[in-house]
Amino acid sequence: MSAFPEVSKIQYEGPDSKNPLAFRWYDENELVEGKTMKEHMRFSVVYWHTFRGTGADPFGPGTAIRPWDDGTESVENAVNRVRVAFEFIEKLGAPFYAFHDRDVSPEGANLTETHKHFDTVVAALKEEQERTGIKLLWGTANMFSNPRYMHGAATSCNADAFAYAASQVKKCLEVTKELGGENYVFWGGREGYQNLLNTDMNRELDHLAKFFHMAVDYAKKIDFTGPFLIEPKPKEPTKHQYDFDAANCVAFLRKYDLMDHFKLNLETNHATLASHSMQHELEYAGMNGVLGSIDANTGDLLLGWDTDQFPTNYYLTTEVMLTILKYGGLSIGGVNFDAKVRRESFEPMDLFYAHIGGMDAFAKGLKIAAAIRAEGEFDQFVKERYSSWDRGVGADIEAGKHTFETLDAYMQEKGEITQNSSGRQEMLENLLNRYM
Ligand code: XLS
Ligand code: NI
Ligand code: NI
Repeated sequence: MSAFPEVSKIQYEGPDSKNPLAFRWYDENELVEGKTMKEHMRFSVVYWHTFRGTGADPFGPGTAIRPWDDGTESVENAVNRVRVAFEFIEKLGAPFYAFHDRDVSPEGANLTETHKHFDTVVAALKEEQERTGIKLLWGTANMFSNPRYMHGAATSCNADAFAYAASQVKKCLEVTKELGGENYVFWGGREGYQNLLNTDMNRELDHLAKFFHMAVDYAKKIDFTGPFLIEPKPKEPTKHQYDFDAANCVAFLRKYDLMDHFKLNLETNHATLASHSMQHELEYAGMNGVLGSIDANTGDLLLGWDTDQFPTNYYLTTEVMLTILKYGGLSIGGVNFDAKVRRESFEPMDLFYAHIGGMDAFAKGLKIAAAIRAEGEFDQFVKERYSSWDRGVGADIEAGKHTFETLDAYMQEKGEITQNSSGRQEMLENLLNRYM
């Protein structure tokens, strides 16, 4: 039985189409810089918002109408939901999906039963993956919803919580491997603190690193080769999340000797919560060799929390794609829509409109970014702006040929610096608008 009988496979109809159930920019076979759009973007649908989201907020219950869901935590309902999810993703034409263990399968009466439920649902997921060719971008374990994790998981003051989390991640790694998942994600959940009066931060961070090393060891053991991805977020649910932003994660990974095994999964709304732009986060990760994947969404400038809205802004997607292309693409990462429809958008059809809009916005951003790169005007400007470092004293400093003493002598003789030139920000912003 079909859950979306009124929708057939979403087609590319081109920029002039007025059909809200068609792509205007995303043509999966179109070549951009030598790769198809499908290969560039590796679009992924998330299980949690799209198939488990109800629209509940702190002021009221869910509003979403999901006729296929009987609202229970039964395994049967979970398996039925798998069929619906794959019908949706197949009709949308996204090649990937992502899940938390507890999105796809419910907890049992005890841990052993929970793992057993997971196996049952995984069999259905595998069947649907084989039927449709849709692949798993990444798996992750939900170690933040259940009250046992109220103080955190790997950073809990309760060592048993650490052990429970270890069992959960062990299982989720096995499942991710079994389903051919290409990456494995750690978003910090409740790994952080509310108040230093009751927190031993140093000890908690040592524990987090220990947990990650155990994950690395176990991945080796079962031959899971995909990268681990840390997903930074500065706050929410805790006041201070340990994986604050890209720079903070890089420092952590270096300190604990984890750089060889981890990359980052960057999310737009988390970047802005950390008072960064998404482009800043991507650039920082790219230049440190840890750009792994992205959670594509957007926040609201007027709201201070993780609203996880679908991205529709071409400036945003252009900046994101410019930086991703600059660092050679997403490799085995993807553009994962960690985004949810608004509480007021409660009908199943809204799920299609939301994803189509996000995919189109990214396809358009990719095209604009490629056009900008083909012209090379920004690159040329930046190159010239730094040209004093390509010759004379600049080149010599970079080559390590100078000391404070030699530079003192150089400047005393020269007397004053070569005249500065304008940064031309406004001209460059106008130039960017030319491509939009
Ligand atoms: C929450 C995070 C979460 C991760 C997966 O803010 O974005 O959804 O992507 O655990
Ligand atoms: Ni988020
Ligand atoms: Ni996310």
